[in-house]
Amino acid sequence: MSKRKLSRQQAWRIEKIQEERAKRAARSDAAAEQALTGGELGPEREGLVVAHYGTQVAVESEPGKSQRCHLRANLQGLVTGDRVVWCEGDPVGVVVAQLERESVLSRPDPYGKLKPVAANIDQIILVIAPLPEPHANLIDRYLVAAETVDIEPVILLNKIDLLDGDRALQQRMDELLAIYPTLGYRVLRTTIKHGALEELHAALRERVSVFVGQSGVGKSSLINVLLPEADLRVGALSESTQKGIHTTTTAQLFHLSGGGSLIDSPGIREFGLWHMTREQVERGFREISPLLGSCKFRDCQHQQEPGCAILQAVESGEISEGRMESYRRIVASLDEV
Ligand SMILES: Nc1nc2c(ncn2[C@@H]2O[C@H](COP(=O)(O)OP(=O)(O)OP(=O)(O)O)[C@@H](O)[C@H]2O)c(=O)[nH]1
Ligand SMILES: [Mg+2]
Ligand SMILES: [Zn+2]
Repeated sequence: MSKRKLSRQQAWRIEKIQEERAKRAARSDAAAEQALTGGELGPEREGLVVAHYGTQVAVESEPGKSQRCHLRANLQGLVTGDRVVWCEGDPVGVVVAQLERESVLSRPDPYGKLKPVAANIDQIILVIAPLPEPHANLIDRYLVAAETVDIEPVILLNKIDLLDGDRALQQRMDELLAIYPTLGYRVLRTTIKHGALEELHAALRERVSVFVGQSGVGKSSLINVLLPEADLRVGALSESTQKGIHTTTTAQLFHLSGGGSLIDSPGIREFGLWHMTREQVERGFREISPLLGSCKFRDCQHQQEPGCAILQAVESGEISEGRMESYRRIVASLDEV
């Protein structure tokens, strides 16, 4: 379980929510069974889950044409991007089976339980902004998660219009991002206020990408510029906290005119990696990973052990102090430690 301790009231509330969810899932399951035995359905065919609504999903048979579907109880774990076998119905269809996933991006919910976010993606676009300011280690946490599932990450700094005329903020952002291109990660800069999004368009072409990141960084706003017909809801930052207000509540997939598709996802509060092991985190740091196994001691924790290959690399400047500090912080946050 996660390090987070729940108060009794929180625990009670979660239990209630789960009971309610289970009830709704049972109802959806019953509706699915009824539709399947009622014989009012179209033939079985393949489709793509383009959105998830509680206990139902929207399934698309051809681009732009989708229908809501009931889910059987064993398919409640479906997410946007999943490929399925389904039958059209009137007015609601039924998903019959889930096809194999090529990839899945998961994240822990606020209570430490791992939840899939999107499936069959080949690119994760981590969107950050000068405001709301990125949480400490947020970028590295996402990069570790992306490396672990072997999906290419791209870092996207949005709202660069806010940097105009603010040298200090500009410098802070430049310092935050400087390391990543040297590690081979792509960094894009965008704004919805002016100019085109050509570089972003090009990065998205012919790929299945998902926008992830904190609430309020402008994920849905960017999609509205890329695809005006998407017409997604966007929400101003809270005036008191200057943070996002969690406007997007469900992951939704859109097809891009130049080929490829893009999934919008709900913003996060915090990106915990509590569920990971120290070995996974080590391998998730591109510059640490090749040195693993070169330390003098097999169980080296890279703290202050003699003959530590990683500390030597920090010393020589091959690994940046900042990334090493980030590694330490993430390891310290793991459940197993
Ligand atoms: N100045 C500026 N504001 C932006 C830009 N992009 C988005 N915003 C504003 O940022 C706020 C949040 O935008 P959203 O698109 O709702 O953010 P989101 O990342 O989808 O947030 P969640 O759905 O909560 O995860 C809105 O008030 C947008 O108008 C930008 O490039 N520059
Ligand atoms: Mg949004
Ligand atoms: Zn070591």
